[in-house]
Amino acid sequence: MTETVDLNAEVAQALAEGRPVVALESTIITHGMPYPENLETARAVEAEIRSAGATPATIAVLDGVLRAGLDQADLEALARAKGVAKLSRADLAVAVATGRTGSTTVAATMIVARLAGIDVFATGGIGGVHKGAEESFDISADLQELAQTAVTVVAAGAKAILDLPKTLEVLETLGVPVIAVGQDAFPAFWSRDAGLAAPLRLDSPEDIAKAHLTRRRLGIPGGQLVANPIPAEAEIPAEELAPVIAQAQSEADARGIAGKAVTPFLLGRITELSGGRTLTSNIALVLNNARLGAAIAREICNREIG
Ligand code: PSU
Ligand code: MN
Repeated sequence: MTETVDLNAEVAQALAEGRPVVALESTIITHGMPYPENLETARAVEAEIRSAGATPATIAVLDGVLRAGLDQADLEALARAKGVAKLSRADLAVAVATGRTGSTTVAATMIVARLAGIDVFATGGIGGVHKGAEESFDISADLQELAQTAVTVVAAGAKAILDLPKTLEVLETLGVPVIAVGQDAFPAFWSRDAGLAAPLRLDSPEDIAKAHLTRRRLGIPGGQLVANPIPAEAEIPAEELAPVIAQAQSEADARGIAGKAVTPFLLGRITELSGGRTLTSNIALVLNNARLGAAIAREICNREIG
């Protein structure tokens, strides 16, 4: 199983000993945040997972090798690099076959985590159904991946750059459990409540771990989306961000931005237009998700042994 994924020593040892591991994506580093905050956040997230009793496994493709667990030099090189390829499900095999380097999206990170035997993955936000998808057909491959790959993904819901009601509808169609943590509302990334009900609610890492293992036991393919609300002190009210998001979206439309470029363009413009305020919130919620991811991974390990 681990022949296809190159694990660093720390991750290999943790997996061999049945200790908790939390996967992390690298597109958030290369396309989700600017340098140097991307590198500082990547390091802080890894530290958070360690202090919560688990081992971090940042995933990327380096020179055609699927990697889980990056050393400091690899992490820094990715964070500083410009024009890194953004790899989703469609791109992974081509990147490996041709010896390329790229960062992994939520979808690709789930695939590599599964290959490595990692059950839990923590990030910021997932991709989803874009506004205007009825014209553009722009629906992230992340949603299909959640339907087929057995990894529990901890995110702060999805950004309001997306059409959130349509995103929830597609997840329902695909049979993906969308589980809000500790509240009934579906959290919308920068805000705790998007005014939409979450389909499911669980209040503890134990219950989330049990649901993960039960899904496996029942032979239901796919993962779970754990929607963890941003800490209240880091929240930005949805109505304050609405004009910023609308401006970024109309710029994207005017420039004819399409395909893989849409999400990175919107994320970058929103950071600029908000004067960096959204970035501060983004960092807080990723750390919060890392802590919860570690707790879920610990609970899964306890139950797998016991
Ligand atoms: N949403 C965020 N931050 C991110 C991303 C999404 O709030 O960094 C990244 C993730 O890697 C996600 C990808 O998997 O963008 C989705 O891209 P697309 O919409 O092209 O599928
Ligand atoms: Mn897309």
